Amino acid sequence: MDQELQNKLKKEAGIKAAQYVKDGMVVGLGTGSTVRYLVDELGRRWQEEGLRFTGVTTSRRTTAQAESYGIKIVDIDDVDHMDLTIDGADEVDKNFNGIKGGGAALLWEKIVATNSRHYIWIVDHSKQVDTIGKFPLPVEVIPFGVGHVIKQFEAKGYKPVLRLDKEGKPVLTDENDYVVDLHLERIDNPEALAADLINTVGVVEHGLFLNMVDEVIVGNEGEPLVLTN
Ligand code: ABF
Repeated sequence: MDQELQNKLKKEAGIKAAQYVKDGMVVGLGTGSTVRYLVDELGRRWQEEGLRFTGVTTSRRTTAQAESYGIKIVDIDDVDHMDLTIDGADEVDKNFNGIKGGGAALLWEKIVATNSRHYIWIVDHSKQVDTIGKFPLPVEVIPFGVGHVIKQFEAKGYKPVLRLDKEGKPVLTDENDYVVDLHLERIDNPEALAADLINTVGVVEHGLFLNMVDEVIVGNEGEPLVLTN
C-alpha cells in the first residue's frame, strides 16, 4: 500500500475514533502515527467545538502533541480509571490478538489499556493479519543484564535484535528501558509465549496484547470498518 493511501486510511480511522470522545470523559491517548491523526482531530474539536475531556497519555510525545492544542493532560495516578482508551497497533488478528510496541511505548500503553473501561484500536487494513508474528515482537527489557536476556532468547530460537537508533545506540523507552525485537515470523501460541517472556528475569513487558481490545476501527476506502470483540 503506498504511503499516501495508508496515511489517508489512518486519518479516517483516527477521525472516526475521535467521535467516541464525549465531554467529561477520562480518555487514554495512545502513541504512533495513526494516533497522531486522532489527537489532531480531538485538538480541532477542543478548539472549535469546545469539547472538554481529561487526557492520560501513553508517551511523552503524545502529551506534547495534545498539550499543543490546549488539551488537559493529567498523570495516570490522578484518575481512578480511563473511560475510554484509543491506541494504534502493529498487527491484529481475527481473535483480537495484537502486537504493539513498534513505537517503543508498549509498557505505558499496556498500563493505560489495563486501567480502561473501553479500549479501541485504530489501524489501517495493512495491520490485519491471519496470524500475528511477522511484525517483530517488541519486548521491554531493563538495561542491566540485557546481554544475558538476549542470549537466553537466542537459545530459545526467538531471534532477538536489540533495537538501535540511527546513531547505533539502544533506543530508550520513556522508562529508559531497552527494546528487544523478536523476529519470530509467526506466533502460533501467543499465550504460552507471553507467559515465557514475562517470566524472564529482566523483562519488564512485551508487546503481545491478547484479547484485550473491545473494538478495532479499520481505515477503509469509504466508511471505516468497526470490528467488535
Ligand atoms: C503504537 O501504535 C504502538 O504500540 C504501535 O507500534 C503503533 C502503531 O503505529 P502506527 O499507528 O504508527 O502504525 O501504539
